[in-house]
Amino acid sequence: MSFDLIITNGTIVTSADILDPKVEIGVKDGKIIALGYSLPRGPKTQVLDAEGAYITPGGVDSHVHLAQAESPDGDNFETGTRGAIAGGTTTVLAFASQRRTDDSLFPVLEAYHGKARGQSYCDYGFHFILTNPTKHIVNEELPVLVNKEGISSVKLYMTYEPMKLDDRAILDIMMAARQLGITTMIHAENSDMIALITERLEARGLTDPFYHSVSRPQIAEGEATNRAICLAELTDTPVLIVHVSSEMAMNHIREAQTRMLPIHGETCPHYLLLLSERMQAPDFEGAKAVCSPPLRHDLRDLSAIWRGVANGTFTTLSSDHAPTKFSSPYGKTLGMKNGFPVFRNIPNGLPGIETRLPLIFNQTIGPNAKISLTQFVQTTSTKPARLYGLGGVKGDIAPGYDADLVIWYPPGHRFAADPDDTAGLCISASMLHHNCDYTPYEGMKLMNWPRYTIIRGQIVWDRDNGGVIGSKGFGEFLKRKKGSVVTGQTGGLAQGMMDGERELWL
Ligand code: DUC
Ligand code: ZN
Ligand code: ZN
Repeated sequence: MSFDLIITNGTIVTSADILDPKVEIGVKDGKIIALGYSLPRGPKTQVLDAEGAYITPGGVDSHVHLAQAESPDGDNFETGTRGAIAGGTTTVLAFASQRRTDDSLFPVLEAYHGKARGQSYCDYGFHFILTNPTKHIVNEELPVLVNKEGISSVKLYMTYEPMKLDDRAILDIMMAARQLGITTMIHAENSDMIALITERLEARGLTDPFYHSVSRPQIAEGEATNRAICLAELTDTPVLIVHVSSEMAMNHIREAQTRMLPIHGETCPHYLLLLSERMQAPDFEGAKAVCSPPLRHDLRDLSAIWRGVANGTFTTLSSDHAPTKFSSPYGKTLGMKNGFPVFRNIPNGLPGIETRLPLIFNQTIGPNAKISLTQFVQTTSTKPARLYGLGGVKGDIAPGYDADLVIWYPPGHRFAADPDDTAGLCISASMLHHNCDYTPYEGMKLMNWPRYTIIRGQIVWDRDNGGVIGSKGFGEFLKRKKGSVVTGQTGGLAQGMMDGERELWL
């Protein structure tokens, strides 16, 4: 037996360890089959020299919006996943999105397969967004999706008129999710609080993009997060609160976790790095920073979320890549009416699929590092894979896993032509590969970027020799297993209930 590929001379970072730099990775048929010293080379073995750089698992971005009917000028599977691999992400979980008028999920699923099939540069799976959870869908169709179609997670909205569900509908889905052993993702913001504030701001003529952040205060996220946790505790169901932006919501999650409830949290780079002042940019440019929940006001808000990543409150760090172009009639400019900005009409969401991994990797470097390299691997690869049913296959570096890897530049690498310029690499929209005409991280300096991205043993991104060298359609659909509960456990007593009480009705 000889290896197809050996990666040598790199420092391997797994979810648990930073390995001796002499350890090599041996790959055969797309799988990692050995980690060891001086692995045997055969005549056909390709040897890739990492030149002293870190090697991390390919990124697993478990929250991206691609080709969704609701955002006509956002990325499709081709452009979005092209950006993904250029930024070190090798697996994405996108959404198949039910509209209120859809009374079966199967045609919706087929439509999303049609959008993705043959188009993706990286491996992909789907979560289902449920907006019309009829009895038939919840009781008859969901089990088929989970057991036959490999879709083991759903996303629910507590806000947005066309998508939001009331507590009863959420409870019904949680009961089914519990039975099926799947993960429920929840967008938690209090819809009525947002509606009230929005109407009152509009009545006073306060409609600039910045007021988007005023219309969705932390308390709206905090209340809905607490409510979602209570519903999950009642039904003894694992949930993940998506895109958490505020300390208040984070504290509710933390408190539930200390009681060993299976409550997971997700946050995103923009809630770690960007502030609401961005929405004050002139000439409507503030619309580029409009997302929900909104960017928060204060540096202390960013520190709080970093604290939650470092102390393990957040299970996953996703991009929530939800791009709409700035200069497009179907993009952010929908928020301009007769030359006046109207924040409620601005499409929500930021592009970030390509920048997620480098932005966070750079926060593991130097004396001001926010998290360790192993925490980086856990939150950006390993835990999202395990939570969503890809454990043992994606998200770590060990025998048996797919050979999905990122090789970074060696420490001290100079990106600038000028040898005296140690400033690193400067993010700009023009260097990115997605299909959005801006990046909210324009001008930000990074000391490292993926040099190579490898999927199932194939180099698909070689920054210095061709850039994107993978091919469209190489990415495979991932039929996922049921996910693992990564935090806490099911089966505990709900607060205030006596032994056996819940079993009377559960
Ligand atoms: N929710 C998301 O999950 N992504 C983008 C915007 C939103 O509200
Ligand atoms: Zn959301
Ligand atoms: Zn999202």
